Amino acid sequence: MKNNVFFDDVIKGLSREDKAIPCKYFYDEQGSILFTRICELEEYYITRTETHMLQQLAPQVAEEVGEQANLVEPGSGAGEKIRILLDNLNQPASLTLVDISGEILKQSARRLQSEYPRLCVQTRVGDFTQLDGLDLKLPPSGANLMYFPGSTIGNFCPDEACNLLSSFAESLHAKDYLLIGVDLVKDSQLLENAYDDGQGITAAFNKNLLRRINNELGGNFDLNAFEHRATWNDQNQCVQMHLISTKPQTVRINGNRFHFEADEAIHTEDSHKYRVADFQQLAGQAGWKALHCWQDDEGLFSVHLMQL
Ligand code: AVJ
Repeated sequence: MKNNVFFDDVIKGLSREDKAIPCKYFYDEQGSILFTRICELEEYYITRTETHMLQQLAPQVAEEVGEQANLVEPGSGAGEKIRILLDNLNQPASLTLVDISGEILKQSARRLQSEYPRLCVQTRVGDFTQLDGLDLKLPPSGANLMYFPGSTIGNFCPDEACNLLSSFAESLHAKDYLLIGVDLVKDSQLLENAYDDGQGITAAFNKNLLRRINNELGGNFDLNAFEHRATWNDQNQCVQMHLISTKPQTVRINGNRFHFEADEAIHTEDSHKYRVADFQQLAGQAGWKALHCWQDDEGLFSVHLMQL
């Protein structure tokens, strides 16, 4: 399959000794629907905790950032998460949405523009790990706020996370801001439950990768012959998701054959968790100064306001 990055990444990932597929491929249409359902789960505390926190802390962000801010959201998706800021900051002047999916981007920009007519809504199609190539055309210094909620930063290992935060800094100016949601280290059982819910939604989300490979890349994965697993890795401070082959089997993807032993795993996602001070140190290495850090009453989640 020519010019198909998904295909190349899957073949490369499954050819490794430790089989792995990058987690960014979870989010096709079906995967995005399943992720929305994950966000509503009792076990998955992240979304509701962060949403509640953002509603409470928005006035403090507004005070710090001032009027007429320019908002930038890398990986904006359906464009729902930004509403908390649009509704709570004083008259933001502009909003730049960045997403890999041009179609979703167009739809969400159109919807937000019609609901917030005084806001100048802009879009850039592209990968937010390559913001430098996107020419954001932001106004100078001090009025730009980069918004990166949901602990998406957790999908990057600490080194990559630091690089990503540096690249955010590169595309902004001195005195600009970052508002970022970061999930906290906590009881491992609570964490594992959040990534292996009772209704099996997260399992379906994980297996959706195999369904996608079957549909888009001509794979023949038997979805019933793989099991979802989520485990806390204490050494790396992350929840790891795997798909486990329940038996010895060979899977074909467009002429390529991949053998699985019984219990052999495909690593599909890492979700890193931080302590506040550790995250501040990491962001500091990328040039960000900590202004405020908020936590919910139960100490589940953190939101950081940082400045260049
Ligand atoms: C979108 C990366 C924040 O790691 O919590 C949810 C993705 N994976 N359940 C997370 C996810 C399984 C989620 N992030």
